[in-house]
Amino acid sequence: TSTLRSVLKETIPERREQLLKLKKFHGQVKIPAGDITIGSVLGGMRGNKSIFWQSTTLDPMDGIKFHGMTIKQCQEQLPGDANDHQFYPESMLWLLLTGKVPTVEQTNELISELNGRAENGRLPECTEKLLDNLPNNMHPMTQLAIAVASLNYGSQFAKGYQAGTINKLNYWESTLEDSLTLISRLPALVGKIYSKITQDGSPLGQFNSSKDWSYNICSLMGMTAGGDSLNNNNLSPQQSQDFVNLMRLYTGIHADHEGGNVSAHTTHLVGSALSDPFLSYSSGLMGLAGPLHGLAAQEVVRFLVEMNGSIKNVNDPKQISEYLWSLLSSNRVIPGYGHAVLRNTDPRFQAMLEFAERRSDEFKDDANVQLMMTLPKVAPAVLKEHGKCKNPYPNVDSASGVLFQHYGVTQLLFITAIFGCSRALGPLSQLVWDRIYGLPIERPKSMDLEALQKLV
Ligand code: CMX
Repeated sequence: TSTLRSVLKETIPERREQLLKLKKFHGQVKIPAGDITIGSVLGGMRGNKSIFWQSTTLDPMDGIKFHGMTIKQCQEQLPGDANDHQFYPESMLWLLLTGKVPTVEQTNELISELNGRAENGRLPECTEKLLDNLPNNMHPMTQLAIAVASLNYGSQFAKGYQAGTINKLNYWESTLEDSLTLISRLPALVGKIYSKITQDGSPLGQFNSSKDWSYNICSLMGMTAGGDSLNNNNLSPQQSQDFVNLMRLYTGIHADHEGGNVSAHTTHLVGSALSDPFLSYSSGLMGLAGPLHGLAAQEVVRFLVEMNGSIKNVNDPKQISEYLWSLLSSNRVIPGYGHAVLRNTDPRFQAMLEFAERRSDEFKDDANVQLMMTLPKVAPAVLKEHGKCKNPYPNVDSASGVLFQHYGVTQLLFITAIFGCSRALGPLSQLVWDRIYGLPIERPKSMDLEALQKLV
């Protein structure tokens, strides 16, 4: 982490001073529009501005911005596969951690750094054994969360804390070490879990230390062309290449979504107790596994497949609309639509849609992808007329699952595990900054029904 550390070290003193000044001299200043109401206490704290988060902000209309940069700007400026406007998640990680756009050399250095830590895709023995002993058909997210927690066996932060060899000002250094190690292990972890659920645990592919992180997720899933994939994945070389770029796109844009979403907030909360990065992110993964959060992508695939089976003409808006109404009137949600913060089409959905549009030939015969592409022309009007949800537009989960499925990832439960690789980048970067700033343990005050009733 030589260059990454030195870039971070250059930034730290000024940022630390700014935060300390705010805390010391302006701690009493009220945050506008952040009033806490009975509605927000009972309503999942919507709109309460009460979490400190550095790397991303979510604008209800424009969507996610990574240190102020939109997805489009990231696609234009971050180093990656120039042929497909696709940045490497490693360059996103650099941006999230430092607030700066990395050079190609810095990105390559981070790619090598992560590959060095990945030990050729070998997992620590205890984690390997632990995974071997879990039932193959156990939910992939349960397997992933258990495996990530078990990596804390080697945590530098936990060891240093226990031994009293690190002081508060330096907590961030071992947090960064652990975070990079955790991220580097994810391709091997999800590759192993994918092999367990699809092939009783026999390896599907091998680690390639000259390639990037997303490529290795794909190769360990047995989805690349050439020698790295050990199984016959039925993909043409072009399709394998496209799948790798889909992985880069997906893992790049799901990295962070500011601090209040369940996976990010959980990581931040658990980390505030000085739990190490492995335990903190394992907790975040448990939250990501919920159907209203990360699991939604899988729900979308099921929903599109069901709809395809139920209506005669998937290009007929009237039939689509009738199908959606039948769902809503049986009190089911339209998966992949709506959002707690966004009030517009999710730019992450837009980016995935553009990926499909650029490959119109590839997807022209895939009825599920076609339906995913038609739905935004029909569903928002239905949801608006239904009148309940605040955001009738597609969110990111609308597109991702069917695209993965198209290339052969038919184990729907697994899609959230890929999300779990990506989401590590943002919350772990923030955890490093939490330690840089020395943020305290989170401890908001709770209120009971009687206390709330007394207020009215
Ligand atoms: N279809 C039908 N009804 C919906 C809806 C949808 N897609 N989205 C919201 N609603 C309903 C809610 O269930 C709620 O109904 P009740 O008042 O009966 O409880 C009402 O509209 C108001 O909800 P909201 O304020 O607009 O939305 P929330 O902030 O409460 O919830 C979300 C946000 C994402 C959980 C919700 O829109 C939803 O369930 N969407 C479908 C699942 C989904 O796509 N999740 C992925 C989100 C992205 C992510 O975090 O990964």
